[in-house]
Amino acid sequence: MEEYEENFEVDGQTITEKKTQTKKPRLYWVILLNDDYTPMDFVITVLQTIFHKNLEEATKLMWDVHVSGRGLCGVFPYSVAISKAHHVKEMAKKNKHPLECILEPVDNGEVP
Ligand code: TYC
Repeated sequence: MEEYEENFEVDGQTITEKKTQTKKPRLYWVILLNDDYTPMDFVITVLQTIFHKNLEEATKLMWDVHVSGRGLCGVFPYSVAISKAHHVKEMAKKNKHPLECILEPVDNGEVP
């Protein structure tokens, strides 16, 4: 909870009200990185399984990452973002692929 004060003018008098507000959770981009070894089909499966993309979206995003080096999988509060990134790395490790996924804090609305 965050505390702040709000001032009002009533009949020429300043009234100060103390307010409390739940802080908005900070959001994080989950970004998938390209590498030369992870099979394309595996990346598509990861995107479908962990980020709930349909086949078309997953295929397009996989190609975007393959061509540009990185791609945005989604925007989530920290606990969700970190758990998705862990899940990606866990799936990759199990299958012996070097696939990497990183988090970046959203701070100005600009898409990475
Ligand atoms: N570049 C990989 C290949 O040619 C495919 C790939 C795409 C790997 C996206 C990682 O995040 C990735 N097999």
